[in-house]
Amino acid sequence: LTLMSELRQALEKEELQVYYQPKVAIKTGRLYGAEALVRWNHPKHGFVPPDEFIPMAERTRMIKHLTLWALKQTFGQCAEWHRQGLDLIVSVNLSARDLHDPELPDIITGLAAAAGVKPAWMMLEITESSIMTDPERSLEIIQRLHDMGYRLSIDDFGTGYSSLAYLKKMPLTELKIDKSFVSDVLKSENDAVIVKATINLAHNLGLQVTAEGVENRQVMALLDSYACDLAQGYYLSKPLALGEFNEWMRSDA
Ligand code: G
Ligand code: G
Ligand code: G
Ligand code: NA
Ligand code: MN
Repeated sequence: LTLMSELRQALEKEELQVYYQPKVAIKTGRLYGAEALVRWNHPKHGFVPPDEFIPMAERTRMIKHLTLWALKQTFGQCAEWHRQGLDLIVSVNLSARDLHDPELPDIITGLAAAAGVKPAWMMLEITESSIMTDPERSLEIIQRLHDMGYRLSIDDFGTGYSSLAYLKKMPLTELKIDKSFVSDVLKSENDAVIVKATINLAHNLGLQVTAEGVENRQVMALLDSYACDLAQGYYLSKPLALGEFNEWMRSDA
């Protein structure tokens, strides 16, 4: 059995789980939301890293099943949190193939209606490189999702090449600075310059900024001095299983 056909079965057998990593407002410390990150707990091999099975799924139509599964889970969970009075914005990752799929917006509409989730409660994360594989087609889908009320985030910013001309045209809510810049921001003067300039660029384009890979208090303080809006990283919490995430929220002072 290939890992691929096992993944297809894993989707049916509930071996996949959505983990949630908190996103926190840097100024206030208030919980803003969470990023949904898929985990595969294989009965024989244990946890298979997403870095292995996501790129594999992305080469085939399998990624569509995985994306729709992730959307269904997170829409349901987001609606549940809002019923509990928890005003969280939940982020989900889309892949390049999803961004080129003209059926996606209508399918998402159906899933959202079934779950009782408002589009404004959701943030869809798209990477720089997936946009740039076919910018015109991506822009069309992104525009439709934006018009439907979804928030859109550009992920892993700085690692791909992006045309600022396209960035300007995209109706985005958020820019996420890749963790490769954030993790070395204290040691590398160049990374500090890049992070600071990227925050200013994003703000001047009207976008909020999340720094990912925030691993300690010192980085948090530096990001605060740069007026970065949100932080995500091990300093706050690693990605958590749903039960652990709910516990983490309850224990938050
Ligand atoms: O925790 P981390 O190891 O989760 O994630 C590794 C990579 O897998 C990241 O690049 C992340 O964006 C990606 N990833 C995690 N979950 C999903 C998902 O549901 N869809 C897509 N397309 N990528 C995901
Ligand atoms: O979607 P994206 O490629 O940005 O996925 C985020 C990845 O970063 C996931 O694999 C997640 O587990 C990982 N991650 C989250 N917080 C930290 C952190 O503080 N440090 C490092 N090194 N990785 C992190
Ligand atoms: O529970 P765990 O050891 O995985 O915690 C990882 C990090 O998350 C720790 O650095 C801790 O400071 C942080 N953390 C744990 N619980 C909470 C919480 O309720 N609120 C906030 N803001 N941070 C927490
Ligand atoms: Na992401
Ligand atoms: Mn990222």
